Amino acid sequence: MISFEFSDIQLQIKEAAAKFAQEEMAPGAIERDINATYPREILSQLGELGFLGMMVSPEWGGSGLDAVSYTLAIEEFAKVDAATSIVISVQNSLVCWILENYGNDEQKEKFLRPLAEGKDIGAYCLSEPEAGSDARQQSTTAVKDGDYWVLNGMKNWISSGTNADTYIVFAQTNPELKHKGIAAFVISKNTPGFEPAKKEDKMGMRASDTCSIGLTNVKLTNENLIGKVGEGFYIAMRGLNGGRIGIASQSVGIAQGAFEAALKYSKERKTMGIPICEHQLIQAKLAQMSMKINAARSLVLKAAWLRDNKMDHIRESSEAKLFASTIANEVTREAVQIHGGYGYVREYIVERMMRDAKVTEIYEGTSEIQQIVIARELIKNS
Ligand code: COS
Repeated sequence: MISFEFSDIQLQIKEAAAKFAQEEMAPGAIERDINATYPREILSQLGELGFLGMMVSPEWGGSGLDAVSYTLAIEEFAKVDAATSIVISVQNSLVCWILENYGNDEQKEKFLRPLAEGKDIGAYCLSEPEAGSDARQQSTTAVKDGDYWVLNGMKNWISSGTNADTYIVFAQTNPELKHKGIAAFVISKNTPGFEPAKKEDKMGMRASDTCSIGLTNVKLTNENLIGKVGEGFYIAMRGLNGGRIGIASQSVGIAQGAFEAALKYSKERKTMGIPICEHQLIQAKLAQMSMKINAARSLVLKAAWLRDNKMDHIRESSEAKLFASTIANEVTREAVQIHGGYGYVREYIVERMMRDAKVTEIYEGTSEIQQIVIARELIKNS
């Protein structure tokens, strides 16, 4: 039975995240968006507080928290600064999770510990120019040459791509085996032949860097291989089952931030002699926004609870991501509408939030892919 009564620890994490977000992240968020400035200082503070290895066991330098606490924290961060929250989400639910669950002890000591302690930043490299939704079509190759693996190819849309220290890269070792030939590797920055390219100039999430990465004769050994050859696609997908919960929490946070701004504004702004919150059409918008956010949050918590309890959550994770990202776009659009002309200028945060919301329907699996995942799970389990 699912209980949404939070533990003291979960509530403390939410409170600590909210305080940090309000005091440290909110102040420069508009400028970081305008100038596309990476939040380096904020991330190092978050690392010291344990937010960059939230679910990693203390044995490896993490905070040992559950996925519910993680969603509560991501929501608070995204409420004020979605761009920083994506760096936190990728770090925790993709990179740290994969290394902790599939890495060997040497890899955990060398790569996971500095990530979990917040000293390093991680990136997840699955997408390619021709392999986005169709993630099986990896054309990055990993060819065995004596004791070495030699990787060649191109990765695309890599969050934290220019700023990360540690990269998880998926590559095809034997095209005949299709997805069963894919392997996962961990690569340090500055490895010869591993070259992050220029940052993308994005519509939203501008303070987080996204780039393509070229791999030219990148020489690795088995020390870089995560898990077994042929396990890579499954590692990538299982990582995304948790990653999608992170994006869903981020979407709820963006929506909640925009809603709170719109509610506040609607009480201050007057038209026809009364605050606009007294107009019924504005009231209808506020009611719809609040209801959708609460429904989305319930889906997120359910998916996180299932994950914490080691129960199947592929469908629930995709449902949470699909619904939360959809409503994040609806709610931020309405928040701009409630602000009228002021919502369309950069001085007011809802303008940024509307732009930030868009990518939640795209990354870590588009809304179209989430519907495929949900339908397949329903059919498989019926
Ligand atoms: N969790 C665990 N295992 C999964 C899985 C998941 N979410 N999704 C697929 N798998 C497994 C399948 O069970 C299947 O296992 P078998 O080899 O034992 O049959 C295997 O992986 C291949 O899956 P499937 O047959 O479903 O592959 P498809 O190519 O038909 O579809 C989709 C896979 C489309 C669901 C997958 O490619 C996907 O999620 N695409 C989006 C990728 C994405 O999110 N990219 C963003 C990257 S971060 S910006």
